[in-house]
Amino acid sequence: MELTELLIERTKSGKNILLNSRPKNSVMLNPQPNSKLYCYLLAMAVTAGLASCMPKPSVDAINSFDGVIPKPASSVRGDGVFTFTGSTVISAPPELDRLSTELSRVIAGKTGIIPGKGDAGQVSLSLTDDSSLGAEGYKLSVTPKNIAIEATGEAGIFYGIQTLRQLLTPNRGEWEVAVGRIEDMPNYEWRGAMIDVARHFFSVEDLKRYIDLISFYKLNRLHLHLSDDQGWRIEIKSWPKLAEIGGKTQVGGGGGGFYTQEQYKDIVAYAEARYVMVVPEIDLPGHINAALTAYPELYCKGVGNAPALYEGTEVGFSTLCLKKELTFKFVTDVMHELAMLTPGPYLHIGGDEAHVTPKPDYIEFINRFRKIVQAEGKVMVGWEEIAQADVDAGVIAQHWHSAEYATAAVAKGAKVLLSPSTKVYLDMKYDSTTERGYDWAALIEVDDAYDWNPESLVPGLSKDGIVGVEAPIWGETLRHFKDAEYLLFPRLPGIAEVAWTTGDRSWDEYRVRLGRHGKTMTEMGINWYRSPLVEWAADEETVAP
Ligand code: TNX
Repeated sequence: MELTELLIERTKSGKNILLNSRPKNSVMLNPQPNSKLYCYLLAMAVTAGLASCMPKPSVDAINSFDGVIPKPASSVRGDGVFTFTGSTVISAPPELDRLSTELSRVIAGKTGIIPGKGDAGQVSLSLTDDSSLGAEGYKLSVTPKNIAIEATGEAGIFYGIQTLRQLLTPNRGEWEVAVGRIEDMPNYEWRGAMIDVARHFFSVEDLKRYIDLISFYKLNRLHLHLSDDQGWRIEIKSWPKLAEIGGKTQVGGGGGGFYTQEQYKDIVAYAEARYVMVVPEIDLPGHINAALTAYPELYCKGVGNAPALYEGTEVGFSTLCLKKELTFKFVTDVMHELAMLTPGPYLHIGGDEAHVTPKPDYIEFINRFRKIVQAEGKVMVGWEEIAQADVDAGVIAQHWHSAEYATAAVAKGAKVLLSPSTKVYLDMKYDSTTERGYDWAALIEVDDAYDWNPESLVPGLSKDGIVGVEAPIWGETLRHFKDAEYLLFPRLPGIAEVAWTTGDRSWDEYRVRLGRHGKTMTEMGINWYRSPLVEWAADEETVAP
């Protein structure tokens, strides 16, 4: 043990006891060199034959340790550093081999040092049966000699690695991590990000970048809005014209596109390797114009009156036809193919803004969709309006606006996913000067997206009824992925913290961490908004879209 790892517990009698592991209620002391406390500790350590003078962490390493986003459940910094060198070795059991390769890649990418792999390495990954960590928690401990990440499963190890990425700090030609311990686990099970690929199509490469970015902040659900009036974006083999015709265009015309089933599987696998579950959405019974264009026989007013492809931005003008049995064959086939392609337990049926579907029809639609989805063995997710139908424990209602729908859903036994449009609709502008995006729900500055509490959002909706938090980005105004990045960052990391962090959060404390995090976003090549509410530590320019 090093001097730098010494911990002192103040007992009830007022005495200090020296410890080498940190129990509850202990305090970590960071004695300044030559301070009385430092000399006292040194003297004690010398007596115990323990002393060796280790380098102190740089201010940047301290800031990195104290600045992790999302904020860990508990974090106690010590006083030394671990330094990466050309002889740093990573050890991991065979079942964590893929993650140990991921860690090497991360370290090499950031520092240029390519760590070796072997037994008894300085950096270790290991599985533990410590159930207090839950399925996704981890422990990260850093001493001057070792870094150890422990978790009950792979997701926790992955999150420990993401935290370590934020801790790695350059200092005079070397890469160091401040000594300390982090114990961390998420508050909510569902920490999501939705992207609308229907209004503007995004390539597989764009989605992979999106997955890289969201998983860095420990988000674990990627909700793909795969169909809307303007486009159908997923190949369905039993209804091939959906993608071939319905995928031809997008808002403003031109472009468009769709994912083949092979590409979709590739996205699912890429996400899975980053502990992100894909939740596919087919928006029903409204927002359906692209499908009606491809298969006019689904149209209520008959084939001859079938609509044309739509490149505008109006919502709520199209609907499926309840009285045609073909409608339900179509939905059953689509949901079946999607269920086969999607390992996760969720299928999203949309259900929003069905303004031209008569209300009794809407309710019958949702009831039948629920049976279709549940027959596939999946949980049905739908926008909040589905709470008007017979939702049950096998359903999740996605709140975006109405407190009544959220409470109705919970009263019927369903869970609620929180996507309040005034807080987390990331296609809303930051202020009136933001070039892209809308403002119909609100102008959402970085503090608005951060400074809210899921448990006091909807009166009467307590933690039990909430499955988690998800930030959607709708695509009407997004020409390419750089436009999306500018609206996502820096609001998305704050929303990730809302979903992840247990215990108290405060905007005043967060804004300091975010200010230092600007550098990280720039290093990751993100096109981000330099909010005037935050003092940004570095002065990089935003990349022009
Ligand atoms: C509302 S709120 C929508 C989308 C639009 C978005 C634009 C909800 C579930 N649907 O259809 O794209 O507004 O901000």
